[in-house]
Amino acid sequence: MSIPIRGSELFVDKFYITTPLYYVNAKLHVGHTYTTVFSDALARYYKACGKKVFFLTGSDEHGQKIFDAAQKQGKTPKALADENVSYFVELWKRMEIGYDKFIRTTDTDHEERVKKILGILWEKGDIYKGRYEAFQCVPCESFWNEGELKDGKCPQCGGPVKHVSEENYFFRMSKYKDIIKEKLIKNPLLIKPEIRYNEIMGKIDGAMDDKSISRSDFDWGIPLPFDEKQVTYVWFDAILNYITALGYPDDMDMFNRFWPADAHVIAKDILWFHTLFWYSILEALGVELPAVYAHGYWLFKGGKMSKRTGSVIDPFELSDKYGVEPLKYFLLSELPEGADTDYSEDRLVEKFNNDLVNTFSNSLHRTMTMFEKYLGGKFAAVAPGEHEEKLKNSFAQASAAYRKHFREFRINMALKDIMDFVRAINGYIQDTEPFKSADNDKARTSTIIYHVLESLRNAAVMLYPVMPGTAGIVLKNLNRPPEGIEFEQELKWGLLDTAAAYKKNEPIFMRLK
Ligand code: ME8
Repeated sequence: MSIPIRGSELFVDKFYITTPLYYVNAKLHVGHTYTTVFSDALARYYKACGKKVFFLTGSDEHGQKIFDAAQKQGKTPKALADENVSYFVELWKRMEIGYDKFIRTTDTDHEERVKKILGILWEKGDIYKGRYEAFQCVPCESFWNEGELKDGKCPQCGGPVKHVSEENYFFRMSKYKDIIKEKLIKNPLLIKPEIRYNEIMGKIDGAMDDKSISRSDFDWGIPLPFDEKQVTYVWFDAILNYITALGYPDDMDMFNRFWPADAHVIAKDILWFHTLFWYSILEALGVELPAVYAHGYWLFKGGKMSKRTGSVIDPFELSDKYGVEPLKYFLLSELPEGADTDYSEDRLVEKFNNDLVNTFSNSLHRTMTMFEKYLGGKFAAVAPGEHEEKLKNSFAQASAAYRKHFREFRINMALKDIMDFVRAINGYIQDTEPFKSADNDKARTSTIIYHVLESLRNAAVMLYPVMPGTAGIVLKNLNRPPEGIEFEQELKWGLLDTAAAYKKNEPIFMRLK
């Protein structure tokens, strides 16, 4: 079969973003929630930029780890998967995640497409049979040779490994080492942030041996089309989801419309699989390489927050307690690029009070209160002067920085840009003292309040990708469309209607103890 290749310059109007397919062996925690919420914010941002977005998430259901977990619970692997997939869907509904497709690796069309892809690689001679000797880490679903182990333990998680030796099928990964190295040197932005790019460049030479891609000691997987006694290695099956979900190799229209992915969002734990392993499979298929963004870890009790150690925070509980959007705001503002962060509930409360209550919500509420009190909710006149020009410049700077940071996937910085702008608005109120002119110069008070509200309206527009509900409440209150925001229409100066009548709402957020 010949595989058409996309002509990239035709497709600059699209944005294809994916989360990892989470394993269905257990419930998800704040770490998984972070990745999905981060991806959702990017999807919403690019939608607001006018791009056609396709946002994919899903579940990883085959392999030893799921098989073992199901056995322990006295269930079939499929029953365990069904149960946890319902829970995943419920969690994403709670987090108001607007994905376009949820793929399960047990979906029939995915399984059929994986078989077709295996067939293509087999025909091409990129898969061959051999004896496999390795050390397996079941929780990581990874295999290592002896030299890669650290003190006899899994180099990824430090857990115990078991020796496996069997006849199975290998993928000729080594064949693609040079071309991938060359492509990565030419396109350093394929792997973001830079620290992760450097990590992979440092590993290429030692991490691209041929890899076993089948298992013969259990049967919870996709049978190989050329040897039904073996099943596909879970990572080979799961990683293909990013193209099978777009129809590859059956529906090439959809595939060509969205491939390559603009961001496979993951954490650094699965970086090798999403770069060197995935890239060599794609190279073998003659398919363009996608971009990967790997964030750091949420730490808890001194280590990585992890299902295995049970040191986890439940996102349902947290959102019950603080609300979904404050939780999203906290998660996205807290994890800096390229680093890990300790989870702290005190920090969540502190951020909530400082940013969402004191800075944002109070500023709006105080202004609306003055607006009603001094002007009866109607603008008298709007005559900008020097102070207003300065505020307008702050907006221009803040929105440019915000867009730049979002484009760089530095959402924490983009949120800081918004809060810095709101602090500048509060500084403007302090400097201009609208209450002082209320009695003798209504036009001046009106001008100031207009500019504060116009600034807060723009701040709400910028908050929209992360907190769409909150932004919507503010925008509705200010007589602008509360959803389906497009920056082209809404992120600009001077849109607030001077002729409309406005009413004060309840404060959006109240201080937490
Ligand atoms: O690896 N901090 O699934 P998984 C930040 N099925 N992010 C975290 C985290 C933490 N402490 N813990 C988990 C798999 N994550 C495979 C993926 S894709 C084809 C197959 C997030 O359920 C982060 O995104 O172990 C990480 O990469 C992912 O969950 C691992 O999820």
